[in-house]
Amino acid sequence: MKIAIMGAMPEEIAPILEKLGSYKTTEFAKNKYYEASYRGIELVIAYSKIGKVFSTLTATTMIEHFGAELLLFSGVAGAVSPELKVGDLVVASKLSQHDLDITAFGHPFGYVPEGAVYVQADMKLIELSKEVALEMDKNVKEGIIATGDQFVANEERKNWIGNTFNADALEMEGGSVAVVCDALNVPFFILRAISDAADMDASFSFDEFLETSAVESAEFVMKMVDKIVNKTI
Ligand code: 4EZ
Repeated sequence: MKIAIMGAMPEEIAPILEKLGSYKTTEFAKNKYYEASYRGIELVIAYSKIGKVFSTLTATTMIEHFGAELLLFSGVAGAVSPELKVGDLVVASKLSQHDLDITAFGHPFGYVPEGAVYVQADMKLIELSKEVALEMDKNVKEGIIATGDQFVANEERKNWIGNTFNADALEMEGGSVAVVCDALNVPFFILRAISDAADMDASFSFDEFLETSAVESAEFVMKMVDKIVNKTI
């Protein structure tokens, strides 16, 4: 069993590498991949760099080059739902691309022919996350994540994304990772901890809470790995 754990930024995977202690570093396609064995399973860990293109490259590489059979994403996000506060965890039920727009041809936002507005995450992993949440006594919201190549720091844009995609949180990689995993038949799980409210204060809030929120997300994802290990032995 080989599990991929990915983030977009160094801060998002640092707590995971720290927990593992030792790992092997391999360079591939202008990025670094960290391989380790953990409780009898294999892990491949990487941060992609920010955005849909880099995250597509990394997810594909982890699956096609490193042979990952399951992918877990850990990182931070901007809140869309007013229920979500800094530090809260969101599990993606499904994901969309909020900046994909061929509406000039009568198609809905986020849709291209032979694609879909939403990609569904793996139900079994979502169920597993509910067990982890109970055990950790954490409140985790299952919701829709909207992805685009923009750091949203604008109430109007945020509300548009919320209304158009029924999104609860937004970020810049989940939707593309979802497309890759869905196409390659690899079960995936996208977890995000809130770092900001995607409003005019977003950049300040992001800078202040990136590290602490990234740790929240990483700790939860490692508990997911533990659960998966326990179920496979
Ligand atoms: C992208 N990530 C942010 C990267 C920001 C600055 C150097 C998550 C995220 C986010 N994305 C947190 N808050 C966000 C927001 N308001 N809009 C978009 O995945 C890099």
